[in-house]
Amino acid sequence: MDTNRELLAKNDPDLYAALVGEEARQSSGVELIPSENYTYPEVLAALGSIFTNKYSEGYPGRRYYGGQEYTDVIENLARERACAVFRSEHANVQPLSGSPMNQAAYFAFLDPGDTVLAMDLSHGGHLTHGAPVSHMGTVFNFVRYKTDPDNEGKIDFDEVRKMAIESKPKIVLCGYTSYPRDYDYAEFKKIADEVGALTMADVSHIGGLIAGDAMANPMDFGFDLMTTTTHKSLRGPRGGMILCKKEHAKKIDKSVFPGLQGGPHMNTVAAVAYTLKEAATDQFKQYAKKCLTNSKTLAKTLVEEGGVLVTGGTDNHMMVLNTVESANIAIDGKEAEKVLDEVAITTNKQIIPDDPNPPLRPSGIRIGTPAATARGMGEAEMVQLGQWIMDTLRNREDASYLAKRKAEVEKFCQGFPVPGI
Ligand code: DSN
Repeated sequence: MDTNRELLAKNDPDLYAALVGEEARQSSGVELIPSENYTYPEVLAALGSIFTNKYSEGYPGRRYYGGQEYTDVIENLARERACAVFRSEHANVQPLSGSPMNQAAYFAFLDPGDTVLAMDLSHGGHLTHGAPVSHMGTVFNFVRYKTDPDNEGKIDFDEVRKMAIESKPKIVLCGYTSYPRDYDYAEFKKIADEVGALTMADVSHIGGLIAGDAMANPMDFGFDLMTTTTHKSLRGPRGGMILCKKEHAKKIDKSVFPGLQGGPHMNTVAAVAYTLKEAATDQFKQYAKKCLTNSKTLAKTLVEEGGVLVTGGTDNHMMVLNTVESANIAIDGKEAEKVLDEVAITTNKQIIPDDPNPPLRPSGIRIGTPAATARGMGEAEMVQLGQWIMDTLRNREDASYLAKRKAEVEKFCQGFPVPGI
């Protein structure tokens, strides 16, 4: 009998050809976008399973449709494992992805017009942290603090306290998509307590690094809630989850369903359950630590090669290279991303703090290590990649150089098979 994959190949050759092309692209190039990763073969099996056939509105033991004996098992496994891994009292594993996850968290506690104190987009915050182009920015009143890029990206907590006292937020939010440093969660909690606000951390980027005990966990500092996507450093399927104190469990669950979403994607919930089983292992702890050592090594190499990093370095899995100011490069992030694509090194264009350039032609690129580390690359490979990145950007006008470099990168990749392909 044909396998599912063989059926797809036979019955939709165009779609199948794109799948095979993407597999070749992922295998033959180096993935350095910090929010991407290679998931486990077991996750791919769960995602492609018949759990996708099932409607499961509600929660284990309290559903609106019959036939839930196995969906209850997987959702309970996912919730219990999430609580254990993140040291949380409650977990909701149904958010379909990062943006709905944050929306559900806000609507659990806020009325339209209420204030949230969050991190400015160009300093590292996320669109859902109140960027004016996001619906969240029109529904709620976001007041946004900045970092000091010239002082290693440190946050001026006296300033944050002043803003909190003035704006009286209902939620003090910390979290980022392009901030290469760690946070002082105790300070955020202190300020929130002083103004009677809830504390929320969006750890979407570093969820895996927290699960692997390589970075601090906001729940250990008494945060009320924490949101994380499941597909970035955690290495799971595309999805989101909300961790919270028991006292907030009812509000969070009601806000996710029926407040915001309909039926959860149970194939994804199954895949999240498996991801969290992996996240509890010593092997995953080693992976998380290696993401950080790789990141430090890559950042150091970029600087040695004349690169200018936003905040001067990194404390997590990512770094932002200011391509406009880096020695002998002086191009914008869009062009840098394109040149690196040409040699099979994938990064993404990135705005820098208070960027004078527009978002589609910003001043930098963002680079991160979770995917390369999942492939087994270590510090020697990071040194090699750092040198190749800077060398490629400097030699971008030379077509024969780019062709030679691409062949070299593809050969290098053959030594690091992609999990799941
Ligand atoms: N798109 C994600 C990232 O790349 O960081 C955030 O939503």
